[in-house]
Amino acid sequence: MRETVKQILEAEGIDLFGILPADSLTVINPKLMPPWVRSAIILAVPYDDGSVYTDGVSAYAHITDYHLYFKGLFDRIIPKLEEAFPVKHFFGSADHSPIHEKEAAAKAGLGVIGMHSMLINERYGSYLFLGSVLTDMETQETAGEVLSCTGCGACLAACPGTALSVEGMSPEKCLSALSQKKRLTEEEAALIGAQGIAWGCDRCQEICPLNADREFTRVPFFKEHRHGDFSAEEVAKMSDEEFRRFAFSWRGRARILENLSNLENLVKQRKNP
Ligand code: B12
Ligand code: SF4
Ligand code: SF4
Repeated sequence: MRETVKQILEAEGIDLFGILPADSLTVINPKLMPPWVRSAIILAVPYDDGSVYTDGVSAYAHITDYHLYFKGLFDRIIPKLEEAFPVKHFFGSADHSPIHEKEAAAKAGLGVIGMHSMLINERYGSYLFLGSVLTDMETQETAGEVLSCTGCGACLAACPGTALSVEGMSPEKCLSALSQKKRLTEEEAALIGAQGIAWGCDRCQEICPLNADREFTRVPFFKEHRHGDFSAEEVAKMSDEEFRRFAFSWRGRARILENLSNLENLVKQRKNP
């Protein structure tokens, strides 16, 4: 199984994958979990190409939405898997997934779990998207132990939301979550603005020494479908079709527009107090 899966994924430029038996998966969304699952192919896809952005929008949101990438990927690889293996079911998902993807990736040997709660691969660091293909194929592969990062604590000190502690991550304090809320109070808008955030947050990844010498993505999609800095004016003028290409579109145009405008106004005020 492994060799055939490897060849299918290599054709997509993906070199990080693992196979797990179903009983090692943690189901976080039972409604999405099919009853026939016997194993899972876990994928980690590096997306960073070293680009630097100054608009307060997280690196991952500068690329065409990764949900669209995974949809295209599954549409291409599932027919190949169906042809290669004599089983009935393959179900691809990413993010909106039945399983705890970071834990699965760690058990599949794709990396360690950082104190910031993300998976860190030894070659590509943490700038990865995770996905999986659930199948009804039996596997002899076994799950490995979930290993932790070095625990240097740099991400805890750098977190602008004080969301990270030795006990774990408090999602409700994370400024990435705050920047994606439907409505923000004035205080909340001021908080993310003061931190230079318009959408998402990469602070805990930027500071992490395990990201320092990372390799960049080789996946063509993440090299080609990349947008430079966004401005409120540009986002306001985008057609609906263009706007839907980006990961921030799920929250509607008002959120990203307000966040970008707030930040742009703050920068102007700082230049001309
Ligand atoms: C919900 C979600 C979020 C939420 C909450 C994150 C969280 N850690 O809980 C928000 C919006 C904050 C978020 C932000 C981001 N996310 Co997110 N997110 C998810 C999603 C959809 C589900 C995660 C989840 O709920 N897991 C279940 C919970 C129980 O497990 P956990 O995440 O490990 O949570 C632990 C801690 O949060 C802690 N905890 C929970 N509650 C509390 C409360 C307190 C008080 C304390 C102390 C601890 C604590 O205990 C939990 C169990 O150990 C996953 C995709 C998936 N299906 O797995 C992507 C995912 C984890 N996100 C991802 C990314 C890229 C990001 C961002 C980098 C995006 C950005 N640039 O802004 C940030 C990073 C923030 C961070 N440091 O984790 C990637 C991570 C890739 C990787 N290398 O690991 C994933 C896997 C998406 C994907 N398909 O690629 N995310
Ligand atoms: S994404 Fe930002 S706010 Fe959230 S845990 Fe990381 S550094 Fe803290
Ligand atoms: S900054 Fe240090 S503690 Fe945080 S994830 Fe990276 S190695 Fe782990």
